[in-house]
Amino acid sequence: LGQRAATVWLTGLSGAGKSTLAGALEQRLVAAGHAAYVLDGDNLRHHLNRDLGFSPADRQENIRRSAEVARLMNDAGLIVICAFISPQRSDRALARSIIGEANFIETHVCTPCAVCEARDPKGLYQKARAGLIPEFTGVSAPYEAPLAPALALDTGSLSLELACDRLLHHLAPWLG
Ligand code: GGZ
Repeated sequence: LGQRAATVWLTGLSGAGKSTLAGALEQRLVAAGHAAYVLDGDNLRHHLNRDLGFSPADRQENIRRSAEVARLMNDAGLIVICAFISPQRSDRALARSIIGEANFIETHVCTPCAVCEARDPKGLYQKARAGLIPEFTGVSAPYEAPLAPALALDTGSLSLELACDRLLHHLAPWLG
């Protein structure tokens, strides 16, 4: 295929559009003949990471394990698309060091909090505002925006197709 391994690391708030974007990018890569796979925080938390909650230490462990899995998949030649809130800069730096600087494409899905909260696809913001979910990112837990992401995509103002185009354009050097 002539592809080099890469991990597209999508970071952003709940409801920012990370999973949707990850799925769409995976589809387009696979349709073009590339081997790609999505690792999604919400999914991994049901299995590999089901012992973890949302304290800063548990989020760090969630990111560490998931980055190790991404690295293994990169070693196997896959393009990996990671969708994790990953709100802590230090945790994203850890992921970068595990995966390797040259393969790590940090992408801020920078949809504003107000837009994410208005979407509230799972009703989590409403629950968090009511005090039913402690340490909810953007409401009662911090989100540290990347200072120098490779890409920043606001799904409140970009269509899914356009956001995907931007990612594919950025990935071009890896795709051969
Ligand atoms: C943030 C939470 C929380 C709290 C449950 N804070 O948008 P979702 O619902 O479907 O996906 C989110 C998911 C976050 O998992 P991550 O592994 O991406 O988080 S992190 O990178 O911070 O470790 C959200 C849901 O879990 N969820 N409680 N308190 N998101």
